[in-house]
Amino acid sequence: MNASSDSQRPAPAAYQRIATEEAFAPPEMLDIYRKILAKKDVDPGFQGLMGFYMSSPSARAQHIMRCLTDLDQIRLEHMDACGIDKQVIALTAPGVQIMDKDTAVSFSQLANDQLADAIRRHPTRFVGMIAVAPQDPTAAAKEIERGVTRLGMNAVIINSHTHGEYLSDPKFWDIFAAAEQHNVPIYLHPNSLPAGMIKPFQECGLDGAIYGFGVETGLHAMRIITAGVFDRFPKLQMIIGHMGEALPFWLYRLDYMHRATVLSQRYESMKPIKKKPSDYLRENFYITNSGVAWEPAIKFSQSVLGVDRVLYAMDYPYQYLVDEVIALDGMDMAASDKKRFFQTNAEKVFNIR
Ligand code: 1DF
Ligand code: MN
Repeated sequence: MNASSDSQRPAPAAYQRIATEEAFAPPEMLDIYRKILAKKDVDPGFQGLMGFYMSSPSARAQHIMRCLTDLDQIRLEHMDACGIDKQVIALTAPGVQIMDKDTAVSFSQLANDQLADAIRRHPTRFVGMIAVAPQDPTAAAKEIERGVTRLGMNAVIINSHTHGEYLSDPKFWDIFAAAEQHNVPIYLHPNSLPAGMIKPFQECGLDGAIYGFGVETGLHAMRIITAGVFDRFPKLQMIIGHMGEALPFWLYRLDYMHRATVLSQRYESMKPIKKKPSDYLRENFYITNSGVAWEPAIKFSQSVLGVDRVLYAMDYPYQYLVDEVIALDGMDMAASDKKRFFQTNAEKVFNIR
């Protein structure tokens, strides 16, 4: 998982490399997590994820914890070793979404202030996403406004479900209104699986980033689309990682079965929407290749979503490998499209100047 010392550095490129799903964790957040983990009846997904990383003596966990809490020298050295010009940084999952409402609201502000300070120290290297507490949609909308207008942040991070609830529920839609109004995308990042879903995944070790994350975050994106969020907020842009959580591969079936289900009035909860699911995925979503340094998947996604909709992410520090950057530099792809992938699509969606 480390950029190993016997690997080469990536060669200078005709584009900047902007990595767009990169994580940090303030030590104060880990203190809050420790208290949550010490309670009875801890959420099994949170226990399995942060309970693991915060206590495991494994090299992977130790490396990740050390990198997560740094926003200066370690991170910049690692970026330089991999040729990463800029990181778009977000509070690591589950962020504040595992906390109680009041703690989540106040801690999101503290985390955003810390990230904004780091961006002021390294303004050419870091771009920030605003952490919000969906537990209090009104406060979240206010924090989006503060993050954009006062902290100079460029996106909103939401780590999928919040205590098993999904943003398809209109009670959360003030968050979408604020993001649309302030012209910032929402990065819908994975969370550990909710208690109602985790058992058959966790009992065989498939609940995490290997598979469960993608299933649950893809489900969340589909719930948002089919609930009609983009008919209500047509300018809203969302970003999903891990090759669009596999949704590009599903487009045909999603469209066919969505139409068949709506026309047969099978579910009260699945009402008609203005466009096909694939239209919203092409017009209201960007995807990143976080965790998937794989040319065939990237090219397939470019071909079905458009070359302007697919962008680069590393997923530092969870997946930190210089060899992946070198492999992506070497993709057999038009130079103009490679620059879109690594640089200009990110500049556009995150409004990076
Ligand atoms: C893991 C992967 C953890 C990703 C993450 O945040 C994360 C992991 C806690 O491997 O446990 O963001 N990821 O996005 O793939
Ligand atoms: Mn991630």
